[in-house]
Amino acid sequence: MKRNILIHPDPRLKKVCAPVPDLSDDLRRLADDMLETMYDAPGIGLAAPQVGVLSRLIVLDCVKEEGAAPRPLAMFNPEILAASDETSTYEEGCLSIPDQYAEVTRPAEVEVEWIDRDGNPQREVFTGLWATCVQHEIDHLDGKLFIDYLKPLRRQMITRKMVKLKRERARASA
Ligand code: GNR
Ligand code: NI
Repeated sequence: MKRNILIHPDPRLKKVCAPVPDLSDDLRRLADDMLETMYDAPGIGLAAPQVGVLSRLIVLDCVKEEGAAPRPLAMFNPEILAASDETSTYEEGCLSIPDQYAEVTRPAEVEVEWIDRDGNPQREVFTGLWATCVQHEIDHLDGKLFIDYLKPLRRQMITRKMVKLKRERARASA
């Protein structure tokens, strides 16, 4: 089932999310819903707070080559164990901040540990777009958005645009 994606500014996007204590069918269903919502958007990642659930769960699939096999990943309680000194800069966007893009510099490689949908611990080194995306998603679990890396004036301009967008959408649906 597709879920509604919250748009910034929203207090739920600023919260530190709680660890998932134990996997349940409900949580697996949530992960499936998030993947469906992400692919539909379309996006390459989605964090639970973006659909209003304040739990440490993210999904991602950064395979972008046409015709390549998809790789849907659901990560419960993801943690960055190590990050490279080397950085890379990507033009980032966010499904909670529609149509706004900005360059963000982050570690180029990160080692991530997480619990998979079967409850098994996993560990993997991510590079390239995967590394950027997994860091962007884990930031969401700590109430952090990519615009928080921008200069205050730029961030303020984007936030004002989003307030306007939300007001227009609320009026359109009223
Ligand atoms: O779809 C998304 N694209 C993207 C591009 C560059 C860096 C990060 C991302 S994640 C974003 C989806 C999203 O908002 N995830 O939280
Ligand atoms: Ni995002």
